[in-house]
Amino acid sequence: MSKPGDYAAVRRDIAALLHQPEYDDGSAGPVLVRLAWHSAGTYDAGTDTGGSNGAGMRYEAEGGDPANAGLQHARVFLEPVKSKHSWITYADLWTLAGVVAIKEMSGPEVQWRPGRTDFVDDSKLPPRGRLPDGAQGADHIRHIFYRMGFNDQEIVALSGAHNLGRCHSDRSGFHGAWVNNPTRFSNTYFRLMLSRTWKEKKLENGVRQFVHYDEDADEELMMLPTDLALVSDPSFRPWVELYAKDKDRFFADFAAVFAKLIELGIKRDANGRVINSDNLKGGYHS
Ligand code: CCH
Repeated sequence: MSKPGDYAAVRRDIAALLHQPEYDDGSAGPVLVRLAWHSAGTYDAGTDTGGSNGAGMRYEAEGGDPANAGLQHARVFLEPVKSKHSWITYADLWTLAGVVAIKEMSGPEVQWRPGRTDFVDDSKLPPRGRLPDGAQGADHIRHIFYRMGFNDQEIVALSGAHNLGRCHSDRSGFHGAWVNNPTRFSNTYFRLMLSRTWKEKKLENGVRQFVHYDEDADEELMMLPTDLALVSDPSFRPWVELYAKDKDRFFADFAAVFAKLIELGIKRDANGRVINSDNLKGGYHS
């Protein structure tokens, strides 16, 4: 148990659990980044519903969304940290874990502020279907991310998270990693997207993705249809080209947009303190 509010202690314990030799590429980092993103990426600016407040993925309605398949691994990795620092909310822990994982995997420092609540406000619950579908194209990506309040530049910067981790046949149905060193944050994803020839491949389960055999890694790398839509779309593409050339610019833009992502739907007063809905009727605590 640490002193309530000792986020430095929580950060240290998250960093210490990233090394997982038996799991995937040896790191819990990528799946923690995905947990943070999916916890926040349900936000709808129009109705001010969804977002990381409430940590709704603990419950079947959101946790059981097929788009969230596999994220139970991330939540299980974090459980010892939650037990040790029981004062932290799940909503804060999941977003902070993504931020710590990005930094520990050589990525940028993302601004993170505490104050999210685990209170589930029934009137803010997101319906399923708010997260993107990798089988689709540019129109779909815009529909999903404009709803959260992001522009084309921010969409491309955020997508750079696919430098990390991999697709799992038993989770999304897609298979493989985007880059050959998927536990180190970089702009390789953008460089490969532009410089390699991507061939469509139909997997045994019927899912279509794009692949390139990488000789250095001696493995087949992949891109989702949504990834390659960033190259073919005339308004996304200049950002892909910029980020492929300028790693520092990518890191700065990614840090800014990830910080914005994990603040979606969080209301703060002039001092940065969260104004939450704990006092509203109709919700429930865990
Ligand atoms: Fe993603 N992502 N993502 N993604 N994603 C997947 C895995 C990761 C889409 C689809 C998929 C973002 C945007 C999109 C990560 C971070 C981000 C997978 C494989 C699919 C499919 C899941 C599996 O099988 O385990 C689509 C579509 C979009 C947008 O159109 C954004 C934004 C972020 C973060 C900023 C990370 C990290 C992973 C790797 C997870 C792992 O377990 O290794």
